[in-house]
Amino acid sequence: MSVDYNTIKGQLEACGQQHLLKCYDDLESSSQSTFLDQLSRIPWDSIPSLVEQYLNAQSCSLPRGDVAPAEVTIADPETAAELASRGEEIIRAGRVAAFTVAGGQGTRLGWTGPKGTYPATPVSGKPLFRVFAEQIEAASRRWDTPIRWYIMTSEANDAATRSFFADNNWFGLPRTQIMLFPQGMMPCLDASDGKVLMESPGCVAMSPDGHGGSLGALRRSGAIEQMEMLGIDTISYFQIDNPIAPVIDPVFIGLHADPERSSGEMSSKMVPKIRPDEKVGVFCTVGGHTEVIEYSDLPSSLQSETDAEGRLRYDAGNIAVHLLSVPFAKRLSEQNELPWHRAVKKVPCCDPTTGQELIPEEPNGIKLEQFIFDALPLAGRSATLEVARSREFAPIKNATGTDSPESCRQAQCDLYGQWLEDNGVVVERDADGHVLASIEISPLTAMHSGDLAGQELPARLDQGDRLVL
Ligand code: UD2
Repeated sequence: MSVDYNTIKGQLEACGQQHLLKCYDDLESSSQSTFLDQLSRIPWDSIPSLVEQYLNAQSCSLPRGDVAPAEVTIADPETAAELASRGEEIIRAGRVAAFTVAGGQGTRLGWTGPKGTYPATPVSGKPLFRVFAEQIEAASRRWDTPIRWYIMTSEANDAATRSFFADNNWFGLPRTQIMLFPQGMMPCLDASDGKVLMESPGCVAMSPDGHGGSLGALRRSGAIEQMEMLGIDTISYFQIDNPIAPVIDPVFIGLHADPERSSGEMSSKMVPKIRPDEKVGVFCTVGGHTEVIEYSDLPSSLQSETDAEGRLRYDAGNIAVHLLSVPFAKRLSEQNELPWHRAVKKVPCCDPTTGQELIPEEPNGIKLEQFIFDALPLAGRSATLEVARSREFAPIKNATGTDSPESCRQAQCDLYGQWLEDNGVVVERDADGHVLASIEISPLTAMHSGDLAGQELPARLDQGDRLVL
């Protein structure tokens, strides 16, 4: 569809962003139409209020209302079994889809490809995408239903992600079971005056709209419509960076569907924080609603507050695993009510009049992002399930140290070592309890330690041993 110059010009003038067209006449005609096309996809009506709200906002948006620790469900074995049987029924009925947000760039990790292509497992170095594909295949077999897998990419990594899937024959999954779609982009604002920045003549500087943008992306891509058609009513949301996250968890699904505990709109998993300043958001209750307060926004007095037993009061660490109902995701995607979070960054840009390139030495631009967990206060009652870190949370975020490939590999060896021990294998550990062998168990072999019962296993595993099952 061709885009009319005068319509765009009117929209830009109405919101004080007409500087963007200063170089327009100097562009080749093909660049002009690409530029108009880009401009036509930006929601200009919302820009003035975003400028007003976020130009001078503090980076830390403190919560409004009384803050208290969130109510958390700890499922004892009997409750877990009850919840799992309810959850399994829902999975078997084909009502659950997996959803990975994989739009981030992996900058902290120093990996140039899509993060999902990063080799994550301790022995064979399977990429993150393969790990999840195997989980999806295993879950589809176990519950006898083809579990759909939706993956959100970004403009920057969409093509590379698609090629990776194609080169790997879609990891053996039927092509129709997977849908990839890119997230939305937001224009970057000049931090000094709120003017939208230009990356180069004929191109606005844009940045991804955050994982909260996944709601809009689910709708625009047709994923929500497809889910409705297929009778899927529950979205199992997880991040690309945590290879041990169980992507389809019957206990969690059973909890989410329990009307006594949840409105069934949005539920979350938490792990107790290991130290007050751990970089995870914290589930809290604010004005009667569950919310996540990001680590940078939780006042340090609350971060380190302890109860009578010395346990952190605000210890419900967000591992970014949620269940959302399809009607809730659809409603939010239509209303687009999630707040924006601003980050002031160095944004390479150009002078809109001369087109001259400007390389910032200091942060000059505002990037705006939405966060998925900001949907929580928009839900009715929300359940938060405590899970064991050792079984469900070992993210790969940094190149070294905490949350690095190395810590994640060790967490996998420790977890699979435990599964083997549960099945009678002697596993050598160091003084800190870490497993010394390298162990990797595909979800296709076992989804939990019980699945190893009756399988042929070694008698023991010592330092230097390597085992792939
Ligand atoms: C996130 C949470 C933090 C904690 C932690 C657990 C935020 C702001 N913080 O921290 O509270 O729960 O995870 O691991 O979320 N992504 C996109 N598009 C984007 C931005 C991110 O798809 O525009 C994806 C990204 O690919 C990744 C996930 O979202 O899978 C998390 O992004 P991040 O690495 O920026 O979040 P992080 O680690 O700061």
